[in-house]
Amino acid sequence: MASKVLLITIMVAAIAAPVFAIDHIVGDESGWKLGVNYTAWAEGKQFYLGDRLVFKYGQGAHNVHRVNGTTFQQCMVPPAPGPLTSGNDVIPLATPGRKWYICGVGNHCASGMKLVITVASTEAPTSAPAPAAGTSAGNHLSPFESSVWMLAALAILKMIRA
Ligand SMILES: *[C@@H]1O[C@H](CO)[C@@H](O)[C@H](O)[C@H]1NC(C)=O
Ligand SMILES: *[C@@H]1O[C@H](CO)[C@@H](O)[C@H](O)[C@H]1NC(C)=O
Ligand SMILES: [Cu+2]
Repeated sequence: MASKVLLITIMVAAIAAPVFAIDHIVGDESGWKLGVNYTAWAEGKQFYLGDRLVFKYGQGAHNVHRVNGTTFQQCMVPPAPGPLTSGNDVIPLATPGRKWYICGVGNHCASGMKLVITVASTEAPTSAPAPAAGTSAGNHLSPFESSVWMLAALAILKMIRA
């Protein structure tokens, strides 16, 4: 009995674990464009392994280059690889440490279209902290994911009572 409950708990945890990864929409409602302070946007946010950055912009108006600290400072567009250009660029945060992104169009980078973040060396904690008031942090649970959790909890309760 006890081992059955344990097994189910482990299974549920394994299935549900990825839901804590967050998609960070860069710039929130503003997206990736001129006139947004991305230093301010990143301030106070936690970026965990397994989270994703999503750059949203009008295709052709901007792009996203992944650069290093030096080229970030200088707003230098690297010769290779080419930029992301889809207008809905999703970048998984797969390794810890500092990550730098710039827009390579015109002088947009020098005008502020540059973002530096630090990715934590762990995945998001399972009890994610509530988003700070007044900020639009990424959604941790979609309605679907929440209902998966509810069903899992009910299943465990049933097992325990059986
Ligand atoms: C952007 O925000 C940061 C942090 O809030 C601030 O230090 C910086 O001066 C701002 N930059 C501009 C150009 O307003
Ligand atoms: C940063 O990127 C540039 C352009 O790709 C490259 O020439 C330079 O060696 C890199 N610097 C470091 C510290 O990796
Ligand atoms: Cu741009």
